[in-house]
Amino acid sequence: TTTHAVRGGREQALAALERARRRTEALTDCLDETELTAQHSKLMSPLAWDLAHVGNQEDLWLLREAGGTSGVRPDLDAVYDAFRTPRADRPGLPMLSPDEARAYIAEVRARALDVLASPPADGVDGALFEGDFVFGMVAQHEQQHDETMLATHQLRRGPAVLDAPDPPAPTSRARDERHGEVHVPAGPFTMGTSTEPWALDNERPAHTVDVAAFDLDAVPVTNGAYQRFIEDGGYRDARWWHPEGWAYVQKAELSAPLFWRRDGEMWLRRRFGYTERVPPGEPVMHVCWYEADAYARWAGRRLPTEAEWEKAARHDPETGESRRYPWGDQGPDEGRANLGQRHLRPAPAGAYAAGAAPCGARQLIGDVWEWTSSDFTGYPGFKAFPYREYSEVFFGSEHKVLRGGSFGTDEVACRGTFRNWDLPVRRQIFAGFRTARSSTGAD
Ligand code: AVJ
Ligand code: FE
Repeated sequence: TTTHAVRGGREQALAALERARRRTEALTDCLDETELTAQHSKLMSPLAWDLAHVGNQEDLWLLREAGGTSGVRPDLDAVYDAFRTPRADRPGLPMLSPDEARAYIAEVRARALDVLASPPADGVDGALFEGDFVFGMVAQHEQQHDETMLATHQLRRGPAVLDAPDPPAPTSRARDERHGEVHVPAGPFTMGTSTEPWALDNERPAHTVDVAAFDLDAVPVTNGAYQRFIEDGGYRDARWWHPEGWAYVQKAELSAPLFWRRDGEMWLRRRFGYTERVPPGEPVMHVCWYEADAYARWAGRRLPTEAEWEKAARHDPETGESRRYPWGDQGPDEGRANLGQRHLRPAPAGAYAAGAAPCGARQLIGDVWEWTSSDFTGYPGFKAFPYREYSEVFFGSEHKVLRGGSFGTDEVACRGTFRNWDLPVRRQIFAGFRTARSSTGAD
């Protein structure tokens, strides 16, 4: 059977839209109106804002732009336009109540399913329907906000409301803290895509990039390894830090990952309402780019570039082609990657042997987003689609690229080409990293 049959397509779009909505409901039905309208952190919107915003984007893109109808509530666009009001100021907006938001997004969804079941209306942009892109885009958008809402849950104080089983443990051999590194020989590879139907504009087009030989950590940096950086005085030693990072670490008084707390000799962390010992074998998360960069320098290494990360994750040296995922072209499943909020934590380093890339690196997809050294910019031949505010307005040196998705990323919003970005100071996202070094050997 070919995997192409499941790429794009209206049936897959329907399933992705429904899965996103179930998750949105799971993240919001567990809290009362006070909690949904509260701002749990200045970095985040009230959950009730995200709830109506996903429906408003669906109103705009599926009902109006793709459906050619007048939509349900175009008058709400101003309230739910992310560019008009920064997150910190959103509590002051005239938002829908949670119940009004639920009714609004349900009505939008009912009409969106009619658009999904119909041929494109006259006068709409045909490019939106290529590979059923616009439906995939809207499902990805809702899932991205679901991950953001999950980060809001993590920031929220109070008793736990979410629960999930732990991810699978790696085999005993893979449980040691040192997993060593894998080697990726020099040579060109195809970065980005021109064929993945639901790839967003910043993943396009496919282009050849020549990458010098490098070595990459086989697994993400663990809590145990990161603790050694802390205990070696890493946060107090300017040698390891980017100058801006050094200024920031002092101003913000950083001394450990976000949500960590020291209790005597022990490190504790808060995770979705529970306090627990920091598990040494799990990938470190809730570190900002500056912390990742400093750790790498302390370790005598550096962060991988975005091209290195993608070559490690996609390049098949047998065929010379780039895969959709490290393990091949088939979509993710629970034996290959920790995605989709099936678990509320990353799996221990060394898990998911079946998800390894040809170079041997594990857990490139899922578990934790991985900071790269690269700024977020457009690939050669980039064209904004369908709106400049998705990617293009963020291009430049302000934002750093993250790759690979986390346990909180749905598979519809994660693939070998998927690019995420954030400011180098951000720590509330489910981000960790792995380190690299340029190879000095023959190739
Ligand atoms: C790609 C995750 C950086 O959440 O700011 C959501 C995705 N864009 N709504 C974000 C997004 C518009 C975006 N990130
Ligand atoms: Fe959005």
